[in-house]
Amino acid sequence: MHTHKKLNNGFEYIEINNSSASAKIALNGAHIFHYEQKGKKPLLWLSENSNFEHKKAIRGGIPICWPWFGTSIKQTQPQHGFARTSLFELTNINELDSNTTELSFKLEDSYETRKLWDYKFLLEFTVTISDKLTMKLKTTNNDSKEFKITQALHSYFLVSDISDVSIKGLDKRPYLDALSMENKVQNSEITFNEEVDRVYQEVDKTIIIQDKNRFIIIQNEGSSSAVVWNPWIDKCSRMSGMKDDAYKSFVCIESANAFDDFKIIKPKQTHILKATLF
Ligand code: TA6
Repeated sequence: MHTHKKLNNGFEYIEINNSSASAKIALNGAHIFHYEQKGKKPLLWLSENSNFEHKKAIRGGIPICWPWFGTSIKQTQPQHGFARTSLFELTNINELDSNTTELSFKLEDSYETRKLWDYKFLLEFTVTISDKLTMKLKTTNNDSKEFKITQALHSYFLVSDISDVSIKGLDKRPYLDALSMENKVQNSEITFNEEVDRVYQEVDKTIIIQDKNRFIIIQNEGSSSAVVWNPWIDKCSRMSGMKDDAYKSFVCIESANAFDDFKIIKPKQTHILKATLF
């Protein structure tokens, strides 16, 4: 079952409820901002201070960072690209069975997008809501020249207390420490007692978030990089749309094609980034 909802300010989202799970997905950014398997606590963190306005990024859930991750070459351009603040078109909703709902969204180039990034493209986002949350982000080059993208499904995961969290599956992987811009190698599980902002490469295994009384599985395809981020105290206090203590309640594990894992897409070619979370 699904319902099309609209706030007083015109902000639109789809609410999904089936036998396996419930979810909420905004048309703004095709942004999943709630996902909860039946009988379990929400999988995703959502800021109590988030915007719910068109052309503004929701703080939390799963922002789509595309067609670049991080800052663009031109500093004047929006951080993490323009997809997360663009209005997607809902192209299909399919109740595959009582446990499974599939939604499809698309974004195509426009005068506005070409001012920021002068290429013709089709971006298709397919979300499957069941006892797992599956996302497929498909880029098609509709231009006459090749283009380069970096991207991330910037997932904010709800945790009991960041101090009790450890991340498994990235041991021995090289990473760029975005705080010092140094290249390092992970030599154990990742734990948190300060700001962590890292882009891991050669990622080829399932990533596991071990929280105090649950674990969360992240499986990626079409990606060999992953971003791990928690702002900790100081950066959290400077972040828009976040309460000062928000850092305690989330960790970002982002399914990405970031930095060295960029993708060059030739005319009429495609690339699919897929992530399965549960
Ligand atoms: O993915 C980690 C990161 O690049 C951090 O450096 C931090 O900037 C975070 O994304 C949030 O970025 P945003 O543009 O959503 O405030």
